[in-house]
Amino acid sequence: MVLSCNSKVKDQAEIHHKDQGTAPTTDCCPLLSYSVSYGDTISLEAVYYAGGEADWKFKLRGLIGDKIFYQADTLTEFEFNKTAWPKFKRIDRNTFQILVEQNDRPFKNKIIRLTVKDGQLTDNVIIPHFDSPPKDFDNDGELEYAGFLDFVEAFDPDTTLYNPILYFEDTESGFNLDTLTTIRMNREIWGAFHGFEIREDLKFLKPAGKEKYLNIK
Ligand SMILES: [Ca+2]
Repeated sequence: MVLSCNSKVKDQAEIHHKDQGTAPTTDCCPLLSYSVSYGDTISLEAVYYAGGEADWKFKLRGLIGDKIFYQADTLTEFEFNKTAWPKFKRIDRNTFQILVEQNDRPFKNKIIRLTVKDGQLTDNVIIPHFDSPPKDFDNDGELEYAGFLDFVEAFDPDTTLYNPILYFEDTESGFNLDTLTTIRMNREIWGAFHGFEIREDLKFLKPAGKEKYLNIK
């Protein structure tokens, strides 16, 4: 991780250090804490470097009260941007989901979907980040969120690997993959459905009109 400290932070650190009357330190990037709450007891906590990139948080922990239900490894970075997709979803009295945005640079950002039941993490899945607003793609009266997991290698000017667009729905039972719509839409896009994952072994001409399938304006 490459960090730079701006001079303002450095000055503050030096002033602080003078006040303390202690020896100078090369560590000019103190860690600051960040937290977000959902309801009375559920929270996410993370840290970031003062003078670093404030949008990138790490050491993420999920808590109910002071009990930890999820702890990311220390290298995984997260962002807390304003999003169209729900970040917290109450499913029933004892079950909820949290969707947190992972900064996966140089790859595409991801969403980590955590499902917690009776205080225990029961599911931890990486799903696509949704860059576009949701839309009722299949005309069933419900909105779908469309996204693809990552960018894939392109060949020549017009050839690409199979990279399915996945459609998720915000349902009563959770923020879930809409398998039927995903299969149908990818048949339209690619000519046939070749699964829910990127396929390194399948090359196609770049599909036309992909923006329409992602709701990119
Ligand atoms: Ca729909």
